[in-house]
Amino acid sequence: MVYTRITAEPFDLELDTDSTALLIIDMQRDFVEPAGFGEMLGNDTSPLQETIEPTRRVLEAARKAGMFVIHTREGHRPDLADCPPAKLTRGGTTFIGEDGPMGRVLVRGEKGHDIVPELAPIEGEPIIDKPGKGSFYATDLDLILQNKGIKTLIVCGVTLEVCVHTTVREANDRGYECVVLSDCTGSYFPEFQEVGLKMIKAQGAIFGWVSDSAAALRVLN
Ligand code: C5J
Repeated sequence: MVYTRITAEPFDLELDTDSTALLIIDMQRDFVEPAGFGEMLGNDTSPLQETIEPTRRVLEAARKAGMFVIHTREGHRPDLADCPPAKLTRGGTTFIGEDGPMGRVLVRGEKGHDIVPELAPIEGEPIIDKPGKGSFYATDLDLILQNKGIKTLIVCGVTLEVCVHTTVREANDRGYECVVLSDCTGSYFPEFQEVGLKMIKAQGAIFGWVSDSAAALRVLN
C-alpha cells in the first residue's frame, strides 16, 4: 500500500496508489482528431486535441509507477444489434453506422473508432467497448475494477459533459472515488467544460474531485 494525497478541489484527496486506476475515456480518433466525425458535425476539435499531450504524460507515468490502466471506447457491433434504437436517430445529419470521414461512425473495427495513436493501449491494459455514454452500462468494467481491488479512479478523456460525466456519476454511485484531471479532459463547448468541472466538485465533491495533470504527475513520479 502506498498512501498519498493528490492536490484537488474541493479538497485534497487521499488515495492508495495500489487501489487506484487510471481510466482513459473514449480518446478515439473520431472524437478527437481533426477531419473526424466530431469535426464533420461542425465542432472545433482543438480543445480535445489539447488533452492528448497531458494525458500521454500521465499515462506514461502511470505505466512506470505500475498503476492499473484501463481504456474505454464508445461504439457498436457492425450489425448495430447493440445500439439502442433511440441512439440511432440522434446526431444531426450523420448517424451511427453511416459512413463518416474515418469509416462507419462509432462502429467497432473502423479507423475512427480507434484510440488515438499517442494513447494506444498496451498489453495488460483492458479496453472496455461500451454501447452507452457511461462506461459501466452493459460492460464488465465494475467486475474488472472489483477483481483488481480498485477504489479510486483518476479519470481522463472526452467529452467531459457526456461520457466522462456519465461515467463519473456511475462510478460515484458504485462507491468509487473519482478525480478528474481538468487538462486531460475536453469538450467541444468551452462553457460545458467550465460548468462540467464545477458540477463534479460542487457541494463538497458531490460526484468527485477535480485536479490536473501536474498534480497527478507529482503523485505518480
Ligand atoms: C459523445 C463521448 N460525446 N465519448 N461521446 O457522444 O463523450
